[in-house]
Amino acid sequence: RISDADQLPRELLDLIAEARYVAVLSGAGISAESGVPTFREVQTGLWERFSAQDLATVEAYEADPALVWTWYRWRQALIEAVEPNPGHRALAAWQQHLAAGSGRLSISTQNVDDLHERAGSEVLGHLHGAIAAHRCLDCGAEATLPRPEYDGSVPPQNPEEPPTCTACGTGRLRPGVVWFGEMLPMDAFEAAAESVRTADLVLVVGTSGIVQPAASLPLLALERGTPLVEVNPEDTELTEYMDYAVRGGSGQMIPRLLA
Ligand code: BJW
Ligand code: ZN
Repeated sequence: RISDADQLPRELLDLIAEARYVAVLSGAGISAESGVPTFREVQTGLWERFSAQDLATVEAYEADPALVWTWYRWRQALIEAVEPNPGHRALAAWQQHLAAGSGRLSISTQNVDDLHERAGSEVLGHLHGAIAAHRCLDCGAEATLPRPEYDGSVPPQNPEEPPTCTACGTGRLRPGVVWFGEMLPMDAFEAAAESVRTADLVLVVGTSGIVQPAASLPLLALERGTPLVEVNPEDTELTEYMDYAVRGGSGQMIPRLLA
């Protein structure tokens, strides 16, 4: 366990400096310092009354479409109102640096936000979808919606009904995210698995490691003995498998690891 940013071990800094094929697996924590709330920590506003786990299912949506829809539109507005943080930016710079030297850094994220992209990274895959994408619950047709009108600073007071699909005329729109009980996009999952299998360093950032099957991806590194590094202020379900666990926020720690 390493918790002192000023005392990062030389072997870890060397490992990072020498890595050419890096697989990054990110979760909600990388966007925490941008102001996006994580899932399993003390919640505010709407999150105080409803747990993410109770809203992120198709059953929740069908039971109360307006509540779930409004909750997602609020979160989408919040994400659009914030900016990438130094953790996202440092990964983007590292990706450019490795690509220039004919290496590669791949980012597979569980996040439904686009903060990696807005920091300048190319993202290999969004394992749990994208909050700004929408499709019909019935016919699956994709829909483009205007940005939410509110700025995301406070939860909306009045739930609004989800729009009706213009393709089939009857279905309701849903956010393009992966809810509990749903399959992950196979291409994103397979690409993430391959990036871990072919990496010479795997960096796990800002995920509690609770939600499967994403949480099993870092373990593929164990097959080849690839070094695993975690950046997280807390211990996680994955910490015991790590070669290095850097304790701290990603916005502070990732730039230090690359300095
Ligand atoms: C910082 C920080 C800073 C803070 N810097 N870090 C039992 C065993 C195994 C599996 C299951 C099981 N029972 C049920 C399942 C399956 C289920 C599952 O895993 N459930 C678990 C809860 C047990 N999984 C599924 O259902 C998945 N699908 C599936 O399995 O399909 C197969 C199948 C289908 C049908 C039938 C049968 C099988 C789908 C999972 C989809 C998850 N979706 C969500 C919601 C997305 C939409 C939305 O945004 O609302 O994805 S849930 C939520 O959790 C979201 C996240 O991507 C995901 C992971 O969360 P994450 O990123 O780890 O965040 P947190 O909040 O948990 O942690 C934040 C971390 O950041 C913490 O560690 C902090 O310390 C840290 N941190 N500040 C760095 N500054
Ligand atoms: Zn439809």
